[in-house]
Amino acid sequence: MFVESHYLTATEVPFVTDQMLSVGNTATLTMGANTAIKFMAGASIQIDVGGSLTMPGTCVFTSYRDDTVKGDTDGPTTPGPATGDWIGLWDSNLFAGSGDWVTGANIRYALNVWL
Ligand SMILES: [Ca+2]
Repeated sequence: MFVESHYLTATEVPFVTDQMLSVGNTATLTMGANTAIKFMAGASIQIDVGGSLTMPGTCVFTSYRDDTVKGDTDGPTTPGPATGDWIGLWDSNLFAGSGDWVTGANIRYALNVWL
């Protein structure tokens, strides 16, 4: 998923996933204005060394239980969102010493964020 460069548009959101998304080492994931990715339990997103993610401040990565973003994606009678609902974001560039390639991140309810 997103192994090639991709521009996430408003028609694709809310983009709900239960997968480990990966932004490949030559790829750029660009979040369009007001877009969101909602993560289910066990889901995460990893940016490989050389890959990059750009998201303006109006974009959100959040729990699929977060009804405040792009509507109700988990049903009306389920619990509200909580920290740890999804695994989180891992930017491999940071650990490769090549700097932080994630900008403008608005990340909610993740277990961990490695930026
Ligand atoms: Ca709900």
